[in-house]
Amino acid sequence: MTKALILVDVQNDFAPSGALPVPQGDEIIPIINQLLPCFDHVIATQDWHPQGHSSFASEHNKTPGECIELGGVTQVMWPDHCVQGTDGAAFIPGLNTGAIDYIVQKGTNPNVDSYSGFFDNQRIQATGLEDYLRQNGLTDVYIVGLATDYCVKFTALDAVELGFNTWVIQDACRGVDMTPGDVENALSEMQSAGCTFIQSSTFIQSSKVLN
Ligand code: VGL
Ligand code: ZN
Repeated sequence: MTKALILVDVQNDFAPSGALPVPQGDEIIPIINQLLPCFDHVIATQDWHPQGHSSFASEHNKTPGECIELGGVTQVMWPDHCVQGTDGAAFIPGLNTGAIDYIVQKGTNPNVDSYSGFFDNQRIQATGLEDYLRQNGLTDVYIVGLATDYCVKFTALDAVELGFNTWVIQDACRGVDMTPGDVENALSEMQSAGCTFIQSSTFIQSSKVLN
C-alpha cells in the first residue's frame, strides 16, 4: 500500500477573499500542513484557466450561478477565477508548498471545464494524474482541498472509478454550498461511490502508530 495526498485547488481565488470564495476555505491550510509530513508523495492540482475561459459568466453575458449547456454537458457559470499566472491562481499563502512533489494543472482548454483532477468535464483529455499515480505505484489516495461540492467531489469520484482506494479527509475540505445542501449531497455521493471519510486527527494519530 503506497499512499498519496492530493491537494485539490488550494488557490487564492477559492479563499474567502477570492474571486470564487469558498466559505472558510482558508481554515484548511494549517490542517493540510499537519498532514503533509505523513505522506511521501504529495500532489497538488491547480485550476488553471486561460483568460476568457468558457466557464466564465463574463464570456456569455450571464450571471455567476446560472447554468448553460456547453459541449453537451451542463456548465455552471463562474466568476472569472484562477487565470493562469495570476495571484488568484497561486497557492494560498501559508500552505507548505515545499512539500509538493507534482503539480497537475487543469481547466487549460478554453472550451471545456475540468472539475476533476483526472479528466476534463467532457472527458476529452486526461490530465496525467492517473499516469503519475500508476508510475509511482500509488494505490491509495487521500483527498483534501477546495471545493468539496465541485473539484474535490469529481476528483474523488474519478479516483474510485479508476480503482484507487480513495479517502477524503473531511475536515481538510470546504465547499461552496451555492444551494444549501450541495456539500451534504456531495458527501453522500462520494460515500455511495465508495470513498471513505476520515478526520485529519484520526489519520495523523494512526500514521504515528504505524511508522
Ligand atoms: C472549482 C468551480 C470552478 C473548484 C473550480 O476548484 O472546486 N469550482 N472551478
Ligand atoms: Zn475553474
